[in-house]
Amino acid sequence: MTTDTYLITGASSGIGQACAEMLAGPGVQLILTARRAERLNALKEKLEATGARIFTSSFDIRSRQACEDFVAEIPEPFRAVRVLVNNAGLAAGLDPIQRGNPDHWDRMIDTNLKGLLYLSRAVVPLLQAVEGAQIINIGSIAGKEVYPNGNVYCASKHAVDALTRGMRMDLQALGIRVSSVSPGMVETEFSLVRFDGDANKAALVYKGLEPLVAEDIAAQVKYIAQQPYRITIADVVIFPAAQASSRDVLRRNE
Ligand code: NDP
Ligand code: 8X3
Repeated sequence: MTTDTYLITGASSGIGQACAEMLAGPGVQLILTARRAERLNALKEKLEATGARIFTSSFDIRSRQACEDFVAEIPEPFRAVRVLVNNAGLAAGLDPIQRGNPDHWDRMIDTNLKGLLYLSRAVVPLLQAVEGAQIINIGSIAGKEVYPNGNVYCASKHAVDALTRGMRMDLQALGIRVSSVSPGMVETEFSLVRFDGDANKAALVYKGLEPLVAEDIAAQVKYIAQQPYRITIADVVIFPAAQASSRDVLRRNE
């Protein structure tokens, strides 16, 4: 049986975890990363039951050294990474720029932008050695449009959008295809993180509408990853039916 190896960042919850669950099965190897080791360990145990082989590593993607050490320490049987899913990311706060918290800005820029860069740079030599290699960046509709108070989060996701296009150009000659998935509202821990654990505020984001679920995004990632090698899906923009743009959201009165 041939083996296909995926490296998914931010696999301890939401979209990253759903990607791992949807891809797991016989002949599949998954390298799963995030900071919360206990969550990754529980997921490893669950997914090994599908026949998949799992390697987990918990580290903070904001640390360049940690990214480099992690890649250096990927065990030999897992090093033939074919697909890197750059998913780890977050929004912190939802404030007008004049009242924005610079610590929030640092977290978003360091995670969404610099973390993605550090990890991609370190993984490219592994991808380069594998036929049909791919990078799939999880962008956002916030990388296409800006909404009030979304300022720095939107800027970080616009940067991901630019990097997706730039990486596609630069890595083409190395045989690495680069894609993105750009979702609208997906109910995960995203809003809980954005509002520092305030569950009431997080629930209001999705009130009166049916948001996407993490599995909807994982299905797009799987679709992109399993295309014939002659195909590059450049970008998939995906909304819940109740959303037409960042600012056009249809809510039922409740
Ligand atoms: P979750 O909060 O559920 O998941 C975020 C993941 O990122 C977690 O596994 C978290 O793991 C990981 N992560 C965050 N910070 C770090 C860090 N410093 N180092 C390592 N891992 C980190 O949110 P989602 O699943 O929704 O988010 C996944 C991606 O999807 C993000 O890039 C987000 O911007 C994007 N997105 C989300 C949308 C939504 O509406 N939910 C819409 C569009 C895009 P841990 O905390 O254990 O480190
Ligand atoms: C997350 C989706 O609602 O902030 O990227 O545009 S949103």
